[in-house]
Amino acid sequence: MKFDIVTIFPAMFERPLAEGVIGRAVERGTVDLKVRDLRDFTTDRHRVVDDVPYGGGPGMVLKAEPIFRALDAIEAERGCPAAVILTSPQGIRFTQAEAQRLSRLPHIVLLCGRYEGVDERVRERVTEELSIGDYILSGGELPALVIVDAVARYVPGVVGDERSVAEDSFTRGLLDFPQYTRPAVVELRKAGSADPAAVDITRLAVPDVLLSGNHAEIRRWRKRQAISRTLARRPDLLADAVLDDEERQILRELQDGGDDGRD
Ligand code: 9WO
Repeated sequence: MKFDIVTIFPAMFERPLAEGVIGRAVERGTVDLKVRDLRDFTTDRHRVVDDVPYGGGPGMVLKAEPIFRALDAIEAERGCPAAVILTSPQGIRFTQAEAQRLSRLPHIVLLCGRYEGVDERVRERVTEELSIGDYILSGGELPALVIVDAVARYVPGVVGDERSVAEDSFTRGLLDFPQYTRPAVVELRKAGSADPAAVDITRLAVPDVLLSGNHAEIRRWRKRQAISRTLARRPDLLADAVLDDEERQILRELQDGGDDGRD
């Protein structure tokens, strides 16, 4: 899959896209990703990418023409992209379903906004405007990184173990069950609240069921945990969750029991 990212801060992409599963996919060429410096597509001596807003007001606006030239260069070099995405607070919400859909496209361009906004005429060449959440950032670079990461995970061969992608919590529509690793007991030291010299030690054990070797019981415990957590923290997710018979039964039990779902 091909990605092109257009930004005035190309260095913001270097390390994040060189680490972990995405880094390895970029190294191998499974993900063919190019970061383009918007200033390379200016024509003036000072490489100016922004200007004052027509009508007045504070701050600066990203100019349209360097962005148009960057898109023309990408198209000439790599062909017509399937999507040109502008990351912006005015966009529609980027979700897991959206990540899955975009991962089936062969070539995506991401435009990163900066300053107080982007010249409205840029939208003539934008196919989708995406927001990763309701907050204002200094620019669209971090959202672009979020989108590349979430989309690339769905590209075949990027995540080594396909099961991790198929079973991740959002694909199934439930939150994750709790995870533990060795040792079976860890000691938590807390300074005594009254006497600073007193130290009380709590032994935190792994739930017995996970050490039992009873795989049917472990599976059931994990389902119950995932469902009760979702019920307690993100009940909105249950509307679209894909549950099997056993999971539907567990959900009914938890709802009837008036359980607060904390564990
Ligand atoms: C800045 C500003 C200042 C005064 C009055 C209104 C204003 N709006 C903005 C603004 O929206 N700035 C954006 C900063 C311009 C485009 C790049 N920026 C950005 C992208 N901030 N947040 C995002 C973003 C993108 C995707 N998902 C979440 C946030």
